[in-house]
Amino acid sequence: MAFERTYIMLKPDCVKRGLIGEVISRIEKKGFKIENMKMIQLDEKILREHYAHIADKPFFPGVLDYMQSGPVVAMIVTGDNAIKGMRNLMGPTNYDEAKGGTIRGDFATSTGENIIHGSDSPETAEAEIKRFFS
Ligand code: IDP
Ligand code: MG
Repeated sequence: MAFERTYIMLKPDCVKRGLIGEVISRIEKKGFKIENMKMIQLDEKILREHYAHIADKPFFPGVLDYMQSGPVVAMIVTGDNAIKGMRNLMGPTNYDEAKGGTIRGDFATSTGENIIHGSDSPETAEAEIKRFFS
């Protein structure tokens, strides 16, 4: 088991629906720690950096709008295998595949509006923590 730090973000739908406490509770009950946390409004510039890997997708303009539709909660989450562990707790990107018991399986309303972001590798975790916490 390796100690890791990952970037987690509670998306605007999570905040609007009053699910911040529910989701944070699941993260803490799993044994992960919140090292840092802040509520912020994202702008198009930081979103174009953060979502550069999907910039050519037809759904990208929708993601830009959705992610600026209200504040997000940005967090650094730590623990053993926190990167993969948080992805497992979140559930998969694809709405149809997100099983009950996962955060997305229980709360996402579509593949786009899916409550939570989590880094997908040690490299992206490092870059995303730097992007949102420096
Ligand atoms: P991830 O959030 O599970 O890492 P990514 O592939 O990195 O998934 O996509 C980033 C975000 O773009 C997703 O969380 C979701 O909000 C949105 N997205 C991804 N694929 C689709 C899609 O097929 N339709 C609509 N939105 C999507
Ligand atoms: Mg991703």
